[in-house]
Amino acid sequence: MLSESEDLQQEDNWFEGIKPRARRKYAKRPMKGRARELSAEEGNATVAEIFPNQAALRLDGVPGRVLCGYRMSTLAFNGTSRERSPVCVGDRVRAEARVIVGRCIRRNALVRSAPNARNPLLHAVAANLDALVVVAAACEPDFTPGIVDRFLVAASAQNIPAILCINKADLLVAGADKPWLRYAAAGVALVEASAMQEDGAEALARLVRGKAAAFCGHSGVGKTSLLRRLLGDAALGRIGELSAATGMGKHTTTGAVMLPGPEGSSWIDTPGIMNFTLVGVDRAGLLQHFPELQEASARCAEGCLHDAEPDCALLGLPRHRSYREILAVLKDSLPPPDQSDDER
Ligand SMILES: Nc1nc2c(ncn2[C@@H]2O[C@H](COP(=O)(O)OP(=O)(O)OP(=O)(O)O)[C@@H](O)[C@H]2O)c(=O)[nH]1
Ligand SMILES: [Mg+2]
Ligand SMILES: [Zn+2]
Repeated sequence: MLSESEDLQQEDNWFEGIKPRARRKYAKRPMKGRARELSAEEGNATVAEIFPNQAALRLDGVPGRVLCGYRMSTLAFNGTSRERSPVCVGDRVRAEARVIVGRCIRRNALVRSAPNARNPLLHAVAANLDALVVVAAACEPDFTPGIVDRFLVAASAQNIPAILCINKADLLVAGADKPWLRYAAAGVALVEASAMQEDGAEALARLVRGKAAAFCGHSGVGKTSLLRRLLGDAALGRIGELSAATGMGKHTTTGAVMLPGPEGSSWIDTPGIMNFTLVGVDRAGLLQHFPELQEASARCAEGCLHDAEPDCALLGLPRHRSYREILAVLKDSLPPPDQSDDER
């Protein structure tokens, strides 16, 4: 797995092709928007991959990809934009003469705040999704609920149906504890899979066939391997390059890429990240993204923040810890949580 500094370095790859002066401009100043967002009907292509000042597009009805240019200034929306890139993978756009001239309104987007900046830019990872596949490993690396819950909240906040895929099931020993089973109780679609077994990803394939689905999760959990299992080696030509960050021969994905699959599927491989920082969720609205906790909260006293109050009905429930961890980092209108207890 990548260290945090490697993660940041990897995250900044996108900026690397841009001249340092322009880079500073993008990072500091919100852009004045000259563009309007297009309606869905005006789009004629889908973004498959982003490069500095260029994007690989799949034009409607045309096989393969074409590289088209775009300009940050002409694609800034809503007066100002704090987006790191004006288009992201999955965006519907209008291309004319090899230039992206407009972006269509997004149905939804998986957005995080880009690291390494005091006044962080928004980083849309993928847009217009029918499903978010949150991939975690049964082991190697160990199952960690924190990042899974943050992705599930992000999906819920954007009304994107989530699928929790536990990969590396082949490494599970009989009778091992399966902490992910509780997610089924929370109403999340749950599949166990193995990228190393012939039929190891069949159940997952059934859930994502025909859909635009992004695969996200920590580095090394097997997102790319699962896609290779689902699509075959040929589809993943560019994946499997040596990691630039470590040079250790790790096959780390460095940018999101959309891959065409069966029955009109568009499956998006995304780079593994250490820190998925939520955007667009506030503390008061957090509980609704944990349906089973919200249900239990009916037994709480009025005004309970569900943050370790001694009579809180959520104490001891499986995802309460994740809830509190997210609550602690969300800035907003409610007073800061009392962190004097020793559980944290
Ligand atoms: N045993 C086993 N190993 C797996 C499985 N899936 C992936 N691996 C191994 O786990 C390692 C990481 O797999 P990747 O597919 O590169 O993981 P990733 O999630 O794409 O990682 P990033 O691109 O860094 O985000 C590789 O060495 C794979 O061979 C699996 O189902 N079982
Ligand atoms: Mg990968
Ligand atoms: Zn409570």
